[in-house]
Amino acid sequence: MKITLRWFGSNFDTIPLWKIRQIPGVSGVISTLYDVPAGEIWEKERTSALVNEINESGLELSGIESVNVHDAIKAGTHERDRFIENYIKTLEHLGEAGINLVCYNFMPVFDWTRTELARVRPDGSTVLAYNQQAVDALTPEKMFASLDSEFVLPGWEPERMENIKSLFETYRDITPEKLFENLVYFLKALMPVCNKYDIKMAVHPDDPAWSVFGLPRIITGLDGIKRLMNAVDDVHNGVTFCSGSYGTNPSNNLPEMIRALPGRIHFAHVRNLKFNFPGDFEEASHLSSDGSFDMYAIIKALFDIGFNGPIRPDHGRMIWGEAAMPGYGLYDRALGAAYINGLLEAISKEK
Ligand code: DNO
Repeated sequence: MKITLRWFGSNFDTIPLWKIRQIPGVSGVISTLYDVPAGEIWEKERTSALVNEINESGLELSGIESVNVHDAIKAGTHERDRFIENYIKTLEHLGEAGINLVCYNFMPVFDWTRTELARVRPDGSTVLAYNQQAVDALTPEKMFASLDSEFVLPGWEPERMENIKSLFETYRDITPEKLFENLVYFLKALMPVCNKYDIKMAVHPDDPAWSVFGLPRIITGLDGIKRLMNAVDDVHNGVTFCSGSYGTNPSNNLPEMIRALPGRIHFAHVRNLKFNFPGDFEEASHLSSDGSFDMYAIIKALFDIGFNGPIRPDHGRMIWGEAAMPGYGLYDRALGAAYINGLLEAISKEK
């Protein structure tokens, strides 16, 4: 496994590459062209400039998170083929630059969702949190009114917020089944270019792993993923295993899910959550005893299935007075990386 950190690019991230380089064991970053709207082609020059900038810092670009998918593809509108063509062109440019991992999600309208950006924990750190009652209390009108720029989470596509009402309209008749068909259509169209350049597509789970705001969500548990793996049975159609997203649903047994997907997990996000009561959880530090997951069992399962792709600590708490993008500060993710290093060293020596 290659330990990596997510980095949003020098124009957006608060953390410079040289600091990431100093975290023991971290050999690469996972990055993106954050300002290219979903649906547009990533230009070759910008892609290779990103690779060069990262290489010059002594790190490698270990994969892209994300090349976002245009809503016309997700909703299957008459414009989808044009946007799929653009996506294929982007993959060609990435392939030519030697990049062979692309993380994406297929969530309608919203990417990951939280209701609080800075819930205070007993130790004074702050974390992202989710409360279902808070979501249920939002009528669509209140939601549209509250979605100002303050509430755009890292990785979201801000341009979507400008058209939020019409986006909801676009998805009005999209059932989970239809969304699944649209995902299969998209992936089948990508497989030739993915095979040509050996690019692994790694679908990110829906977070939280259930429908929110009445929108369909399909990548929520093992049945959905296995169905997708079988529908496009090509190793280039794979999974981002995100413990913190699948783990929002306590009935998802994370180590068991990992063991059921050998060869199809191409990227791993590891983080811990703490469940407080049904419908309420907050993000914890990576340490098992701080939250609700057995992080040893998760890393061990990845190790046992022979996973050797990039793994990254996921959201961190805000600690030591750091001000950064919610979930994406340096300090707590560096602690997460150190912990993953420790687990991996111990697991590999047990063998
Ligand atoms: C949140 C992230 C997501 C993820 C996308 C993948 O922190 O895990 O934004 O990057 O869903 O497209």
